[in-house]
Amino acid sequence: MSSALAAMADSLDTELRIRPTDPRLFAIADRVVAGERLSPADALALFESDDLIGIGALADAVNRQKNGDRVFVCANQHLNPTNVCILRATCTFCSFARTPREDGAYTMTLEEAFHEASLASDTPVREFHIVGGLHPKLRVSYYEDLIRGLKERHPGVEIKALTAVEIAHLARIEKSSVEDVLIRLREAGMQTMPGGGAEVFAKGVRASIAQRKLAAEEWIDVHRKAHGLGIRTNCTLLYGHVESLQDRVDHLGMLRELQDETGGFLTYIPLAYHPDNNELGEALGRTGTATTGFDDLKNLAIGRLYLDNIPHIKTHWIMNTAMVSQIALHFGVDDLEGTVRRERIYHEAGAHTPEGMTFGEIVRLVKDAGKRPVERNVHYDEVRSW
Ligand code: V47
Repeated sequence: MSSALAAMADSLDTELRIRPTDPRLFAIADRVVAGERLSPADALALFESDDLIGIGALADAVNRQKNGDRVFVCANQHLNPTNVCILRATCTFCSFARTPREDGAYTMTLEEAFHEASLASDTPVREFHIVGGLHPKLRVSYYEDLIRGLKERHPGVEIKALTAVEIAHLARIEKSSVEDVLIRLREAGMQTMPGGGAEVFAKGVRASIAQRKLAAEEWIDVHRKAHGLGIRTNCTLLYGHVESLQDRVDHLGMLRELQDETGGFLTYIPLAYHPDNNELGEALGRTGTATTGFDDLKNLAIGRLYLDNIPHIKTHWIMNTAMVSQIALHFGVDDLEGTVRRERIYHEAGAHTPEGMTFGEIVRLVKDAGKRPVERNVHYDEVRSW
């Protein structure tokens, strides 16, 4: 072991407050303490273990070493310009999408989108998070105008916009390349991209829950291209439905591999499947029963341990609840989704959480967990802290 590694291992060891009690995790704990990369078999053992406290303690030690007691928070607003989606019939897990003439279908005019964005002017928003359906007719120019218009109306605001799936769809509509679409959006003011649309990469699962969605390799390739253009992105896994534990490990493996290659991912967000008002939830007989807090914490902690090259791990409190998210701050998480303001995707799917939180509530949540809230910009630079 190099002396640098030995020093790191020493400091980790002294900070490992609790050791796992599950014998299958003893060797894994040693590897974590030694700063060694975990193998796919290690990740599977972690997912199979019920030693949540042991797993959480390992993730907490790694997180404290990377981020100290900082928790990144952000005053943001989600904007979903349309729910019209050409994948309406085949993404069986989604409760948000509509066909153009279906009840509840909407597509915002630019003025409507600007109006919704202006509702946040009482608490200055630093970041707009823009995602929506794959509309058959909206062109890149709509999103360029939306982003430019938001920047004009909210000087200083930063833009995280469009999943890899939306980018690839726009490239198809425009008969241009993914790079061209990314460059046009970047010139309009898009700074980073959210991590949605990854779902589960495993072929069998993807075929059953998201049959016509961008294939795994294509999702990875859009992110590779974004990273190549200097656009940092996020990544996700949609868990808690029909995927196996091995599928989760393989999915994380693909994210880790791309990150080794590009270093472009900022944060990983495990997304907890919500089963209401969608075909998959009905088929599984799961209506009204989302994932459990135990599995939510495990997914977050294992994300921290296995994705050793991704700097941040985010809890989406809208899905995991504010209470589980607060506890997650001691299970490897250093990044808390922001104020959100108006949430549609998970509320259509049965989320019982509020649609938004005030910035003050978020700061209090972090402080009460004994952590230090740090307001970030889209690049995770510190803007202010408490
Ligand atoms: O890709 C859709 C998920 C994602 C359901 O990057 C569902 O900072 C659960 O990616 N149950 C979009 N999940 C949202 C997303 C996101 C959210 C917050 C922050 C960031 C970020 C990204 O929502 C989709 C899909 O995986 N989703 N339907 C459902 N029924």
